[in-house]
Amino acid sequence: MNEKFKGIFPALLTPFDESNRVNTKVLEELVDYNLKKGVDGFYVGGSTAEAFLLTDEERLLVMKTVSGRAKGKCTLIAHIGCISTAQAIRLAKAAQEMGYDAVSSVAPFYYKFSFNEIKKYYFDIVDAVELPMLIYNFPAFSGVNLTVDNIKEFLNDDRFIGVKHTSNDYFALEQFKAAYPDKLVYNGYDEMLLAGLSMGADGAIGSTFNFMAEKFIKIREMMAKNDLTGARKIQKEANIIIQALCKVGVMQGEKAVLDALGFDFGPARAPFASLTEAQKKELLDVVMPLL
Ligand code: MN9
Repeated sequence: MNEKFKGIFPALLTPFDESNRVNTKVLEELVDYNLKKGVDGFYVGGSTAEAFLLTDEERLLVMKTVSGRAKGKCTLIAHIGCISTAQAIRLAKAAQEMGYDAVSSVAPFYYKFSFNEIKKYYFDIVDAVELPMLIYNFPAFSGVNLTVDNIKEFLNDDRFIGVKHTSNDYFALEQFKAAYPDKLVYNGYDEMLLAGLSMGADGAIGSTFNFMAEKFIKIREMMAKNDLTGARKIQKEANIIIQALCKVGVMQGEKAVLDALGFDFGPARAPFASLTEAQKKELLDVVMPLL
Protein backbone atom coordinates (compact mmCIF):
# COMPACT_ATOMS: atom_id res chain seq x y z
CA MET A 1 0.00 0.00 0.00
CA ASN A 2 2.94 2.31 0.62
CA GLU A 3 4.31 1.90 -2.90
CA LYS A 4 2.14 4.69 -4.27
CA PHE A 5 3.62 7.07 -1.72
CA LYS A 6 7.21 6.56 -2.84
CA GLY A 7 8.90 8.97 -5.21
CA ILE A 8 9.17 12.62 -6.11
CA PHE A 9 6.44 14.92 -4.82
CA PRO A 10 6.50 18.65 -5.58
CA ALA A 11 5.35 20.72 -2.58
CA LEU A 12 3.16 22.94 -4.71
CA LEU A 13 3.54 26.72 -4.59
CA THR A 14 0.47 28.97 -4.54
CA PRO A 15 0.10 31.47 -7.40
CA PHE A 16 -1.71 34.77 -6.72
CA ASP A 17 -3.40 37.09 -9.21
CA GLU A 18 -3.14 40.93 -9.39
CA SER A 19 -5.80 41.20 -6.67
CA ASN A 20 -3.80 38.87 -4.42
CA ARG A 21 -6.34 36.05 -4.76
CA VAL A 22 -5.35 32.41 -5.26
CA ASN A 23 -4.97 31.95 -9.01
CA THR A 24 -6.58 28.57 -9.56
CA LYS A 25 -6.00 28.61 -13.31
CA VAL A 26 -2.22 28.93 -12.93
CA LEU A 27 -2.26 26.31 -10.18
CA GLU A 28 -3.93 23.90 -12.60
CA GLU A 29 -1.31 24.70 -15.23
CA LEU A 30 1.44 23.95 -12.71
CA VAL A 31 -0.20 20.62 -11.84
CA ASP A 32 -0.43 19.63 -15.53
CA TYR A 33 3.17 20.70 -16.17
CA ASN A 34 4.43 18.46 -13.39
CA LEU A 35 2.19 15.52 -14.24
CA LYS A 36 3.67 15.60 -17.72
CA LYS A 37 7.15 15.34 -16.22
CA GLY A 38 6.10 12.17 -14.41
CA VAL A 39 6.04 13.22 -10.77
CA ASP A 40 4.69 10.54 -8.42
CA GLY A 41 2.40 12.85 -6.48
CA PHE A 42 1.85 16.26 -4.95
CA TYR A 43 2.17 17.65 -1.45
CA VAL A 44 -0.58 20.24 -1.26
CA GLY A 45 -0.92 23.18 1.10
CA GLY A 46 2.41 22.91 2.89
CA SER A 47 4.99 25.51 3.92
CA THR A 48 5.83 26.06 0.26
CA ALA A 49 2.16 26.79 -0.48
CA GLU A 50 2.38 29.62 2.10
CA ALA A 51 -0.17 27.71 4.20
CA PHE A 52 0.22 29.99 7.18
CA LEU A 53 -0.34 33.08 5.04
CA LEU A 54 -3.62 31.73 3.64
CA THR A 55 -7.09 31.77 5.17
CA ASP A 56 -8.69 28.38 5.78
CA GLU A 57 -11.04 29.05 2.87
CA GLU A 58 -8.04 29.65 0.61
CA ARG A 59 -6.38 26.47 1.84
CA LEU A 60 -9.56 24.57 0.97
CA LEU A 61 -9.62 26.20 -2.46
CA VAL A 62 -6.02 25.14 -3.13
CA MET A 63 -6.79 21.57 -2.04
CA LYS A 64 -9.92 21.46 -4.18
CA THR A 65 -8.18 22.86 -7.25
CA VAL A 66 -5.36 20.32 -7.10
CA SER A 67 -7.57 17.31 -6.39
CA GLY A 68 -9.93 18.38 -9.17
CA ARG A 69 -7.04 18.34 -11.61
CA ALA A 70 -4.84 15.48 -10.42
CA LYS A 71 -7.06 12.99 -8.66
CA GLY A 72 -6.65 9.54 -10.21
CA LYS A 73 -3.42 10.59 -11.96
CA CYS A 74 -1.00 10.55 -9.03
CA THR A 75 -0.86 10.34 -5.23
CA LEU A 76 -2.14 13.35 -3.29
CA ILE A 77 -1.14 14.38 0.21
CA ALA A 78 -2.86 17.35 1.86
CA HIS A 79 -0.99 19.31 4.49
CA ILE A 80 -3.72 20.26 6.95
CA GLY A 81 -1.50 21.46 9.81
CA CYS A 82 -2.73 24.35 11.97
CA ILE A 83 -1.90 25.23 15.53
CA SER A 84 -5.54 24.61 16.49
CA THR A 85 -6.71 20.99 16.61
CA ALA A 86 -10.27 21.86 15.59
CA GLN A 87 -9.11 23.83 12.58
CA ALA A 88 -6.77 21.03 11.48
CA ILE A 89 -9.59 18.48 11.79
CA ARG A 90 -11.85 20.64 9.63
CA LEU A 91 -9.23 20.71 6.87
CA ALA A 92 -8.51 16.99 7.28
CA LYS A 93 -12.19 16.12 6.87
CA ALA A 94 -12.32 18.24 3.73
CA ALA A 95 -9.22 16.46 2.37
CA GLN A 96 -10.97 13.14 2.91
CA GLU A 97 -14.07 14.32 1.04
CA MET A 98 -11.92 15.55 -1.83
CA GLY A 99 -10.32 12.13 -2.22
CA TYR A 100 -6.82 12.80 -0.91
CA ASP A 101 -4.69 9.73 -0.19
CA ALA A 102 -3.23 11.01 3.07
CA VAL A 103 -3.05 14.02 5.33
CA SER A 104 0.10 15.50 6.79
CA SER A 105 0.76 18.02 9.52
CA VAL A 106 3.60 20.00 10.95
CA ALA A 107 3.64 19.89 14.77
CA PRO A 108 1.57 22.65 16.40
CA PHE A 109 4.00 25.47 17.13
CA TYR A 110 4.39 28.94 18.71
CA TYR A 111 2.98 28.14 22.19
CA LYS A 112 5.66 25.61 23.01
CA PHE A 113 3.14 22.81 23.52
CA SER A 114 4.36 19.85 25.53
CA PHE A 115 5.02 16.61 23.65
CA ASN A 116 1.87 15.13 25.22
CA GLU A 117 -0.15 18.00 23.80
CA ILE A 118 1.46 17.58 20.39
CA LYS A 119 0.80 13.86 20.52
CA LYS A 120 -2.84 14.43 21.38
CA TYR A 121 -3.14 16.90 18.47
CA TYR A 122 -2.04 14.21 15.99
CA PHE A 123 -4.15 11.44 17.52
CA ASP A 124 -7.24 13.67 17.62
CA ILE A 125 -6.83 14.21 13.87
CA VAL A 126 -6.39 10.54 12.98
CA ASP A 127 -9.34 9.67 15.22
CA ALA A 128 -11.50 12.14 13.30
CA VAL A 129 -10.72 10.96 9.75
CA GLU A 130 -10.02 7.72 7.90
CA LEU A 131 -6.99 9.03 6.05
CA PRO A 132 -3.47 8.01 7.08
CA MET A 133 -1.18 10.68 8.52
CA LEU A 134 2.32 11.65 7.46
CA ILE A 135 4.15 13.47 10.25
CA TYR A 136 5.87 16.62 8.97
CA ASN A 137 8.99 17.23 11.04
CA PHE A 138 10.47 20.64 10.26
CA PRO A 139 12.38 21.86 13.32
CA ALA A 140 14.05 24.86 11.62
CA PHE A 141 10.73 26.58 10.83
CA SER A 142 8.32 25.17 13.42
CA GLY A 143 10.74 25.34 16.34
CA VAL A 144 9.54 21.84 17.34
CA ASN A 145 11.99 19.01 16.93
CA LEU A 146 10.30 15.63 16.98
CA THR A 147 13.02 13.23 18.09
CA VAL A 148 13.40 9.65 16.93
CA ASP A 149 11.80 8.52 20.21
CA ASN A 150 8.89 10.96 19.71
CA ILE A 151 8.29 9.77 16.17
CA LYS A 152 8.24 6.16 17.35
CA GLU A 153 5.21 6.95 19.51
CA PHE A 154 3.31 7.72 16.31
CA LEU A 155 4.74 5.12 13.96
CA ASN A 156 3.74 2.25 16.25
CA ASP A 157 0.16 3.08 15.25
CA ASP A 158 -0.95 1.83 11.80
CA ARG A 159 -2.65 5.08 10.95
CA PHE A 160 0.70 6.90 10.78
CA ILE A 161 2.43 6.07 7.52
CA GLY A 162 5.73 7.84 8.03
CA VAL A 163 7.59 11.09 8.32
CA LYS A 164 8.56 13.98 6.07
CA HIS A 165 11.98 14.78 7.43
CA THR A 166 12.98 18.38 6.69
CA SER A 167 16.14 18.42 8.72
CA ASN A 168 19.79 17.87 8.01
CA ASP A 169 20.01 15.29 10.77
CA TYR A 170 20.54 12.32 8.49
CA PHE A 171 21.38 10.08 11.42
CA ALA A 172 17.79 10.60 12.61
CA LEU A 173 16.47 9.81 9.12
CA GLU A 174 18.43 6.56 9.07
CA GLN A 175 17.20 5.70 12.57
CA PHE A 176 13.52 6.12 11.57
CA LYS A 177 14.03 3.86 8.60
CA ALA A 178 16.02 1.28 10.55
CA ALA A 179 13.33 1.10 13.24
CA TYR A 180 10.41 1.07 10.77
CA PRO A 181 11.54 -0.30 7.40
CA ASP A 182 7.94 -0.54 6.20
CA LYS A 183 7.08 3.08 6.96
CA LEU A 184 7.84 5.99 4.65
CA VAL A 185 10.57 8.55 5.08
CA TYR A 186 10.62 11.56 2.78
CA ASN A 187 13.65 13.74 2.36
CA GLY A 188 12.76 17.42 2.91
CA TYR A 189 15.76 19.48 1.79
CA ASP A 190 16.08 19.21 -1.99
CA GLU A 191 19.74 20.25 -1.90
CA MET A 192 20.50 17.07 0.07
CA LEU A 193 18.32 14.55 -1.72
CA LEU A 194 21.37 12.48 -2.56
CA ALA A 195 22.25 12.23 1.14
CA GLY A 196 18.66 11.39 2.07
CA LEU A 197 18.38 8.63 -0.51
CA SER A 198 21.69 7.13 0.49
CA MET A 199 20.51 7.00 4.13
CA GLY A 200 17.27 5.24 3.16
CA ALA A 201 14.66 7.86 2.16
CA ASP A 202 11.80 6.44 0.08
CA GLY A 203 11.25 9.67 -1.77
CA ALA A 204 11.20 13.39 -1.39
CA ILE A 205 8.83 16.30 -1.00
CA GLY A 206 10.32 19.56 -2.17
CA SER A 207 9.67 23.09 -3.28
CA THR A 208 12.23 23.30 -6.10
CA PHE A 209 10.51 20.28 -7.71
CA ASN A 210 7.82 22.74 -8.86
CA PHE A 211 10.06 23.73 -11.77
CA MET A 212 12.85 21.12 -11.94
CA ALA A 213 11.22 17.83 -10.97
CA GLU A 214 13.01 16.07 -13.83
CA LYS A 215 16.39 16.53 -12.16
CA PHE A 216 15.22 14.89 -8.94
CA ILE A 217 13.37 12.09 -10.74
CA LYS A 218 16.68 11.35 -12.47
CA ILE A 219 18.70 11.48 -9.23
CA ARG A 220 16.33 8.94 -7.72
CA GLU A 221 16.54 6.66 -10.77
CA MET A 222 20.33 6.86 -10.80
CA MET A 223 20.60 6.12 -7.08
CA ALA A 224 18.36 3.07 -7.59
CA LYS A 225 20.93 1.84 -10.15
CA ASN A 226 23.85 2.69 -7.86
CA ASP A 227 25.06 5.38 -10.26
CA LEU A 228 26.43 7.71 -7.60
CA THR A 229 28.61 9.63 -10.04
CA GLY A 230 25.67 10.43 -12.32
CA ALA A 231 23.38 11.35 -9.42
CA ARG A 232 26.04 13.61 -7.92
CA LYS A 233 26.45 15.50 -11.17
CA ILE A 234 22.74 16.36 -11.26
CA GLN A 235 22.57 17.21 -7.56
CA LYS A 236 25.51 19.57 -8.06
CA GLU A 237 23.71 21.35 -10.90
CA ALA A 238 20.48 21.60 -8.89
CA ASN A 239 22.42 23.02 -5.97
CA ILE A 240 23.82 25.89 -8.04
CA ILE A 241 20.18 26.79 -8.63
CA ILE A 242 19.16 26.31 -4.98
CA GLN A 243 22.09 28.42 -3.80
CA ALA A 244 20.86 31.26 -6.04
CA LEU A 245 17.31 30.82 -4.68
CA CYS A 246 18.50 30.93 -1.07
CA LYS A 247 20.24 34.23 -1.79
CA VAL A 248 17.00 36.02 -2.75
CA GLY A 249 14.46 34.02 -0.73
CA VAL A 250 13.45 30.52 -1.80
CA MET A 251 9.71 30.95 -2.38
CA GLN A 252 9.95 34.39 -3.98
CA GLY A 253 12.77 33.08 -6.17
CA GLU A 254 10.85 29.97 -7.23
CA LYS A 255 7.92 32.14 -8.24
CA ALA A 256 10.21 34.35 -10.32
CA VAL A 257 11.57 31.27 -12.09
CA LEU A 258 8.05 30.02 -12.84
CA ASP A 259 7.15 33.47 -14.17
CA ALA A 260 10.17 33.28 -16.46
CA LEU A 261 8.98 29.84 -17.61
CA GLY A 262 5.68 31.39 -18.70
CA PHE A 263 3.42 30.87 -15.68
CA ASP A 264 1.69 34.02 -14.45
CA PHE A 265 2.67 33.30 -10.88
CA GLY A 266 2.69 36.65 -9.12
CA PRO A 267 4.70 37.43 -5.97
CA ALA A 268 4.73 35.71 -2.59
CA ARG A 269 2.32 37.07 -0.03
CA ALA A 270 3.31 39.87 2.37
CA PRO A 271 5.19 40.11 4.59
CA PHE A 272 7.37 38.33 2.02
CA ALA A 273 8.94 41.11 -0.01
CA SER A 274 8.82 41.14 -3.80
CA LEU A 275 12.12 40.67 -5.57
CA THR A 276 13.73 43.75 -7.10
CA GLU A 277 14.46 43.70 -10.83
CA ALA A 278 18.17 43.39 -10.01
CA GLN A 279 17.54 40.36 -7.77
CA LYS A 280 15.38 38.75 -10.45
CA LYS A 281 18.05 39.25 -13.07
CA GLU A 282 20.81 37.91 -10.84
CA LEU A 283 18.70 34.83 -10.09
CA LEU A 284 17.50 34.10 -13.62
CA ASP A 285 20.99 34.57 -15.07
CA VAL A 286 22.12 31.63 -12.95
CA VAL A 287 18.99 29.47 -13.13
CA MET A 288 17.63 29.63 -16.67
CA PRO A 289 20.70 28.22 -18.48
CA LEU A 290 20.63 25.22 -16.13
CA LEU A 291 16.98 24.27 -16.75
O1 MN9 B 1 9.48 21.06 1.61
C1 MN9 B 1 11.12 22.68 1.36
N1 MN9 B 1 11.12 23.53 2.49
C2 MN9 B 1 10.62 24.79 2.45
C3 MN9 B 1 10.61 21.33 1.73
O2 MN9 B 1 10.24 25.32 1.47
C4 MN9 B 1 10.56 25.55 3.70
C5 MN9 B 1 12.47 22.49 0.64
O3 MN9 B 1 12.14 22.05 -0.64
C6 MN9 B 1 13.30 23.75 0.55
O4 MN9 B 1 12.54 24.82 0.08
C7 MN9 B 1 14.48 23.59 -0.40
C8 MN9 B 1 15.40 24.81 -0.37
O5 MN9 B 1 16.05 24.91 0.85
O6 MN9 B 1 15.18 22.46 -0.06
